[in-house]
Amino acid sequence: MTITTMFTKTLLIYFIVFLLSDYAYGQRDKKFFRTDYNYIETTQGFYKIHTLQQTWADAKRVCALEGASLFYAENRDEANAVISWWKTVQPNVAWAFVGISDIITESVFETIDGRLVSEVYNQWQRGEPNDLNGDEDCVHLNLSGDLNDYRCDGESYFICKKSLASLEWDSHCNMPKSGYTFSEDLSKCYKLHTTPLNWMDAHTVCRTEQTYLAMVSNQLEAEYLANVTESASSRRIEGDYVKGIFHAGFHNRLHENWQTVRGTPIPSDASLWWDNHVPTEDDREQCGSMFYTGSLNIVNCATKSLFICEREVVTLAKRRSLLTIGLQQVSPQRTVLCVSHTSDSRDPH
Ligand SMILES: *[C@@H]1O[C@H](CO)[C@@H](O)[C@H](O)[C@H]1NC(C)=O
Ligand SMILES: *[C@@H]1O[C@H](CO)[C@@H](O)[C@H](O)[C@H]1NC(C)=O
Ligand SMILES: [Ca+2]
Ligand SMILES: [Ca+2]
Repeated sequence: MTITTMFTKTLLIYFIVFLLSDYAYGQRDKKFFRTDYNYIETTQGFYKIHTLQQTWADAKRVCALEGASLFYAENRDEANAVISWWKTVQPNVAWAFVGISDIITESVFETIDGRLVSEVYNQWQRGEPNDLNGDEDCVHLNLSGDLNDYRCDGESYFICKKSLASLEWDSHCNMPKSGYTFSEDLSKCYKLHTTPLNWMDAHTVCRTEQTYLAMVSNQLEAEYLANVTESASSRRIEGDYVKGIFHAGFHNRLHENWQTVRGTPIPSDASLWWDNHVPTEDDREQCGSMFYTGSLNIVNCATKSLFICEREVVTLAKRRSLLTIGLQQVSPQRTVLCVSHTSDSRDPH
């Protein structure tokens, strides 16, 4: 056996072990949540410091969209661990909103999950909380570990947290569980969002969930998405928005001609488009949408409507074929071992 074939075999074995690693180790054991979160072993939690300042309510919303929650320290050990990590990764961020406020009742400080501040880490800065000008109901933490009450509509950096114990993995969609439905036929996962937003905000929501605004790429997908929209129509969602259309994953916001949100050309198959009209540079609207029938159309970006997010996944069938290709070239003992371990889940990285 030449060095090259030995090398190839070694690579293949690594490849198979990689493919099967979910079987041997559950998602929690892998300690993976999202690529933008850091795991701290001593606190068994994932954390992210947001460096775009937001109001407290927006900070709370962004953390929730990421599948996490606005951080507060359970105890001094967690505060110390998070602050020492914070000092190494974002030393210029002096203050960060945490998930504590007295919005519900003045001077009763509670965590976002309803615990009294006296039950969690509560080292206030000297003279705080002071409800300055009768207008401070939201709490932030500084790098020295001191808490202060601050204006909720003031903008601040913030920290999101996901505890390892609360991590649930959607093995079909290969992402943290967040309400996506897997379609085997399309090798994609979809989620209907029923809060009407403009196109940009809808795009932001999908990107925050690590997905994309859904795009119709063939007739089967058009039919599938038409079925998804039907469930929305039958629920008669109230609100001031354009009913019957759904934001879709294409646009001309860069004024470089129409493209999908992945930067690829839009489908040229006219039958996918409403009235067989494939948009051109001359069209005044700049954002993509889809009728409830699944046919594509364009809209003004400020139009509010519902939307669907999507994520492509490597299916079990695709994995099996990868595995088969691999197995043809390794020894029989390995073959037996590997086939008996064929698993349904995928690696997140
Ligand atoms: C945090 O607040 C304390 C008390 O006001 C102050 O002494 C300290 O310098 C602050 N730390 C930072 C990093 O701003
Ligand atoms: C859409 O729904 C119809 C009726 O429930 C069903 O027969 C059809 O298979 C669905 N199409 C797709 C692509 O899911
Ligand atoms: Ca207050
Ligand atoms: Ca204060």
